[in-house]
Amino acid sequence: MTLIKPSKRPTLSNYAADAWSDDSRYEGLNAIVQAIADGADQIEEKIRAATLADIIGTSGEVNVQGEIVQYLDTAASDTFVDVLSKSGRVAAIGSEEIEETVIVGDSLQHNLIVQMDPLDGSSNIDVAVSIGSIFGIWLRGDGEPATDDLLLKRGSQQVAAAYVVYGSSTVMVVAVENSVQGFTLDPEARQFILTHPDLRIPEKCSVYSANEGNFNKLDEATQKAFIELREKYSLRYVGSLVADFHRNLLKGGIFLYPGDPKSPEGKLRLQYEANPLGFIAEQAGGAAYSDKQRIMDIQPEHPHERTPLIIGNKDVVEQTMTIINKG
Ligand code: P6P
Repeated sequence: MTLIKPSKRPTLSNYAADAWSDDSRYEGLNAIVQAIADGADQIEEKIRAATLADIIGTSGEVNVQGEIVQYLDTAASDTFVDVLSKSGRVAAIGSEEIEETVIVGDSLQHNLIVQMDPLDGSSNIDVAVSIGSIFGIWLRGDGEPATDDLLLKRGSQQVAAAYVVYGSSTVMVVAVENSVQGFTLDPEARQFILTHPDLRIPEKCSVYSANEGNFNKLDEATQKAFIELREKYSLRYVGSLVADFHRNLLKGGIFLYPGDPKSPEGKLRLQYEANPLGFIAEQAGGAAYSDKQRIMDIQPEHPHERTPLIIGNKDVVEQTMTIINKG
């Protein structure tokens, strides 16, 4: 991974204008990516401010921690719906925080669809652990009506995907076909700067990320997969999907959240967690599978459906899925 000298780093808007504006496949993508960056800038400030305000509180008591999580989950969803709608390019938005489809517009200009987890892992906020925002971006076909069905496209139909990790630094990763770029928020200039150009997952898998506390709930084949991983790799698990995924993308590793006999579909959401990260993983040379198939081949039946997820280094992901499948 090559880091670029500070003086030579383009901003996200310069990069986007340069890289995508004359590729007709990405008509409007520039505006969407900029909207996500603007929203992330606002959310980053809200996270810092709310945590402080909540802990100090006006009355001096420590509020119920749940309040801060609830406030930020809703604030993040509202903020991203606002900036995405204002971009003038989004026909429909799906959000983990909103049950129904947000229909924005159906003119020719409204040619993109965004499905998002606006603030994933928010229960980690009150313990100062990294959290994230995740976005999948699809094209709306010419004349395709702006209805709920827009949220039921397969992951393989995405044209782009992005996530933001709010951690020791705030990093936004954006992927289109054969290109994964990382931008870091300059806290002074409040601009995202290209800091991780042309990201590729390292050849060598060095860690596995899984909640070992669930081991006894798993079926035998999945337990066998866990045992194989324990023998080969160190365990690194933050409990915040974007933080775990981002570390594995940069350092090599796999993340898995399998199903179990009581919850065969697992915990994570297909449309706005597994599909966007699966798109990014594949464009960086990795892979993403459920317990049965490539994540991005799954035909969604509901915008909020869940899926088991194994994602990261392609060889280890495929080996792990095979063991789980052997039954
Ligand atoms: P568990 C956070 O709540 C989240 O949705 C993901 O960010 C994370 O990977 C997962 O759940 C953690 O779940 O069951 O290990 O706490």
